[in-house]
Parts: sequence; C-alpha cells; structure tokens
Amino acid sequence: MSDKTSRSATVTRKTNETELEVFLQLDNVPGVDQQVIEVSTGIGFLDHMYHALAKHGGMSLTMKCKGDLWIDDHHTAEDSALALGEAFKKALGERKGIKRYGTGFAPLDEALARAVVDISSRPFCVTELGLRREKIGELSTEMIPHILHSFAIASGVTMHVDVLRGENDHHRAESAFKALALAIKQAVERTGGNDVPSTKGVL
Ligand SMILES: [Mn+2]
Repeated sequence: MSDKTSRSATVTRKTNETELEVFLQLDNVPGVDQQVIEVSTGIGFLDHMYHALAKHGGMSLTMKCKGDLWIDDHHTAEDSALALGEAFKKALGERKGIKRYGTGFAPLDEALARAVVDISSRPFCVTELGLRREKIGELSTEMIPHILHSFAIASGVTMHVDVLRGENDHHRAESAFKALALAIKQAVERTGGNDVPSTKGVL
C-alpha cells in the first residue's frame, strides 16, 4: 500500500438492540481527501465525543446509529463503540509499516488527559476518568469507560486513558477523547517502510 492511499473501512452491524452503519477513514491525504465527520447516534454528547475523536485523530467518520434509546443509552453507546473499533481494525488492515505506539496529552481548560496506546492485537483498556456526575447530557457517565473498553476490545488496541485533573465532567470526558485521538493518530502513522514493529514478527 502506498502512502497515497487512504486506509478506510465500512462496517454495518444490526442486532435487536441497535442498527449501525460506520464509515471510517484513517488518513485524509492532503489535496486528495477532505475530512468529513457526520455522527448521529441519537445521544448528543456521544456524538460530540466521537466527533472529537475523529477530528483530532485526523480521521473521517460517518456513523449512523438507530438504537433502543427508549430503554436507555447502554446498547447505543456500547454497540457504536464496538462498530467503530471494528471499523478501525478493518481500516488498519495488516499491522505493518505503522508506528504502533502513540501518546497523547490534551488539555481542555482546567482539565488534562493522557492517553497511551499500543496497536498490539492485545485488547486491553485501563481508564481513570474520575467522572462524578451521573450523566453528561443524555450519556450516562458510567458508559464512558465502557465505550473506551468496547473500542479497545473490538479494535485490538491496548489503551490507557487517564484524566489527570479537571473540575468539569464535560471537560474531563472531552479531554480524554481528544488525548485518545492524538495517541491514535500517532500510532497509526505510517513509517514509510513495511516492517512489522514487533520482536515477534507479527502484530
Ligand atoms: Mn465540549
């Protein structure tokens, strides 16, 4: 794959609980692609977080989700993260010629978050977000670590996401997604080579 090619994938996912369509493009080659982000899950704050993830991760993302929001936000939040993770994995393709590791720090006013990722094929997620409110908009705060965990499982990425400080839960959550975006952007960056960045020879 040449550096001129954008890595992208489409995922559709349908259960009795949610119906999802995701298009994810990891690269927006300057002069060739335009970054397009359209997210509609029915949960405003969730859209806001995915939008921030795509925007600062340098990705194009189209996500349409019709979920059973008359029950609560759980299935929509979880399944959209699984579909996004699956799209990420598919778009990435063979795990060679990439940086593999990425670190991101993102402040949002008084809040500061750090994310460290390893595109390892060993899904793992550790979060310390310190959210105190019950909900942010229509998203339950307990779903935010769950979203990150679901994304890690589906994408095969090891992720550590910590909010280091911050008073406002909207800021804390948003800084976490932005930090993750920066870490992912770095990790998926192509080295220009074709090397598998692992002593095992496989990722
Ligand atoms: Mn915001």
